[in-house]
Amino acid sequence: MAEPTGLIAKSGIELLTFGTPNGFKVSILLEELKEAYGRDYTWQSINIMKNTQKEPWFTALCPNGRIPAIVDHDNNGFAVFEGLAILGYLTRRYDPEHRFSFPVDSDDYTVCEEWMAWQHGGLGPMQGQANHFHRFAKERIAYPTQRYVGESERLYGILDARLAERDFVAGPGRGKFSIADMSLLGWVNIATFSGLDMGMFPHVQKWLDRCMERPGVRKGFAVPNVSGLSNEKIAEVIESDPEQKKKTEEARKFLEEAKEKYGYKYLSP
Ligand SMILES: N[C@@H](CCC(=O)N[C@@H](CS)C(=O)NCC(=O)O)C(=O)O
Repeated sequence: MAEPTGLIAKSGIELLTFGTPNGFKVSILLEELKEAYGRDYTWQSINIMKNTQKEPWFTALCPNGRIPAIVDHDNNGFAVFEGLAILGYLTRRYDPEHRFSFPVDSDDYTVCEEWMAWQHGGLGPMQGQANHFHRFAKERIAYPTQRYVGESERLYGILDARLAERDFVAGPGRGKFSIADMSLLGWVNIATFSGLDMGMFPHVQKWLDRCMERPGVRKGFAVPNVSGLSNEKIAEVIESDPEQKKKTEEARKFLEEAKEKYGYKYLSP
């Protein structure tokens, strides 16, 4: 299929994305906004394996050359990049009833923002590197493999503690489903692929199941396509494909040996 060469919409929000954890956070919000307010959007799939995100038309909108990015054709073609900024922009502008966000002057707004910042500076980058060294690196290297999977485990422990007595990450009482949850969902949905054992984080698993019950979340996870790396898909592939099963077991064994070699200890509460 030919890759996009520029914008295609004339009005509304246009999302430039790919089927990855950072892409899904925005498609989930746009699907939720569609369910809540009937506001449709346009999306284009930017194949990051083909480096379409490095093309000049794309970097003119997103100087970092990475997905996701949005263009708001109803706001003079205003372009926004970085998940946190996109989720903030879209809710400030298009979630007037605060169905997925909080009033800017409330403490809940700041709590929501702090968990999103934690995702951006912590869980996302650490799990991204865990993926790289555990699954994709051209050479298996013990130290970074145990370092990044280990740091991701620590962060999942923090999230597990946060969710022990609440249903959602931010919001009063047991919490409210919000952009704080959306920013994390894509990452947690591929935790197994990244070398994490979801059995260690029962509250995170229950939260993931709870969020997955939402039609908007399921639809968002299908834009532009369902990920082959999700916890569910990986479990299926391991069952049905002996070669993938062998690869996964080899990666896991290497990780366990790397943890032992460097005296790794799980350090979360
Ligand atoms: N902090 C950014 C991260 C964006 C990011 O890393 N996107 C990845 C896909 S998940 C990407 O576009 N990778 C392609 C590349 O590195 O060129 C966000 O959350 O929006």
